[in-house]
Amino acid sequence: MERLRRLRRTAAIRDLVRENHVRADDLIYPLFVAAGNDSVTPVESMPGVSQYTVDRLSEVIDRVVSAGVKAVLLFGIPDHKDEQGSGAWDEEGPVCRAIRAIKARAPGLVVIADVCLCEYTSHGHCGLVHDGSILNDATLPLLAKSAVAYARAGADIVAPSDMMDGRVAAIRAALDASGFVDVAVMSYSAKFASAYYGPFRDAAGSAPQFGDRRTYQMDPANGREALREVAADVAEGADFIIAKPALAYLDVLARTCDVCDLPVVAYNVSGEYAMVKAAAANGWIDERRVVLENLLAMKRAGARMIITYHALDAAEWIHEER
Ligand code: PB1
Repeated sequence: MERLRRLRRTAAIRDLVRENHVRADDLIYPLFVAAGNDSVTPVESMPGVSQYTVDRLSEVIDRVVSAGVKAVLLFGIPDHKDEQGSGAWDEEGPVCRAIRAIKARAPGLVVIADVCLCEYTSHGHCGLVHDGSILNDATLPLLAKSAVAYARAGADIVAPSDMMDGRVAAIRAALDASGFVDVAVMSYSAKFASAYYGPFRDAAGSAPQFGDRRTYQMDPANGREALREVAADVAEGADFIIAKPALAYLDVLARTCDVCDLPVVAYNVSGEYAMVKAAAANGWIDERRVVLENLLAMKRAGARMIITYHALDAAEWIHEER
């Protein structure tokens, strides 16, 4: 008889043979930065998450640093929206101002800027719209211009979440042409038209005003198609690959990690976060254990790092358990 329980006999033996771990270093914390001044606005559907004006960022940045989290991912909430999404490349907009403020306060923190138009467009789509269609090629230069603005503000990494075809190559070329050859591209490659983004859209005011994102984000039924998206972004020069959502797509995450040698990032999205927080608030689950188990599942599937709204809590719990 094979006695597999021999290696479970004591905590010390279990520690020795453990295959995967979640560390604070693995975690990236998403941050909503808003136009205006002196306000911190909690997001009702994401307990513990708030929108920060740039002048109030220090309180959360200090917590990120003390928790040992090494990177933040910025989403902008502008004070105006238009058909073009021109706020996306505004060098005095909330994201560019936040990048400069964070770099001043915590120079060692990795700052990642999301690149998309949906937070900035009046129609809420991730690209330009004409006659109800999302214009792929016409959107590319706007994404590229936005990425260059974030690089100029000091971003270490830009993360295109738009799902337009060819955007990685367009952004890479624009960054290089502007002298930002060392700014990396973290592409949302395996990104699905998921129902799990609702709370984010509440937080960012970015819900599409008509239709949906199914003509550019992937069909949740298509796991293999994700590998084509990944291959395309690798070929176009991505430095990181995001699979998103994470929990409901661990199969896609695992397949991506099997075929891709770039660092693969799991995005534990807002709906996955909100479900855990709601169940915990009702006393139905042990929040700490469930969160750490969910993050461990993403590491077990092969993720090198995880974008998660749980990052600060998880990092603090991990430190307590040492
Ligand atoms: O946490 C989340 O739900 C992330 C949502 C994600 C942000 N990158 C997209 C959601 C959406 O499709 O609205 C934003 C797309 N640019």
